[in-house]
Amino acid sequence: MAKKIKATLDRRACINQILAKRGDALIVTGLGSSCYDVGAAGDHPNTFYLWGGMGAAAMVGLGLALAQPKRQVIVITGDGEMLMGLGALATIGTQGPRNLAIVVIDNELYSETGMQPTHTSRGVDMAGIAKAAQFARSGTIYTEAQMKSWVPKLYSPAGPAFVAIKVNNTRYPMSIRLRDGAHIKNRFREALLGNAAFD
Ligand SMILES: Cc1ncc(C[n+]2csc(CCOP(=O)(O)OP(=O)(O)O)c2C)c(N)n1
Ligand SMILES: [Mg+2]
Repeated sequence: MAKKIKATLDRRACINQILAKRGDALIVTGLGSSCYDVGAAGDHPNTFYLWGGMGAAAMVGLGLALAQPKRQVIVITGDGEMLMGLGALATIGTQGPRNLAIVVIDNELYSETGMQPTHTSRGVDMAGIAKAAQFARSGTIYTEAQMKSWVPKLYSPAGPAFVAIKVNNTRYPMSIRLRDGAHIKNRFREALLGNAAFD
């Protein structure tokens, strides 16, 4: 196993930095912490919070990216959530949506359920898997400087892009203002499609 680099980045600071540039991008969150972090950065009708389902965030992002090729789609999820649906990376790699970026907030833990270590704590390299699955861009971030150079790439339609951000194990309050899944879905559809959402 390669020598481990200590993760120092703060998850909320990284997510705030990404979302500060969101413009009209469509954001899909994973469940648990990534969902709460994105909500805490500022609620937005163009955010689809998958706050109860696990393993589907990247696939929801792919569907959106294919249906809305002119919009940038950014999935922000956790390492545990991404590991549960790893096959999604192969499907995204073969579909090749240029407007899709997957951001994994990698604390090497299933934090919400009690801080159990995930496979990335034992060296599984998700960016390497994404690269092998033919993502146009992939990488792992440990530093502020790497964050700075990666944020514009997440908004560039030269994807698909995958980035794992190695973050420290800080736990933030587990709360979100919106809790009704049907409302979250309808609000997102209406923001995206207008009246056509209900045709
Ligand atoms: C199908 C399914 N299995 C298990 C859970 C329980 N669960 C909720 S959050 C979570 C951990 C998620 O870990 P990760 O994606 O790494 O998020 P973070 O560490 O940022 O909290 C688990 C196992 C669930 N919600 N759904
Ligand atoms: Mg995690």
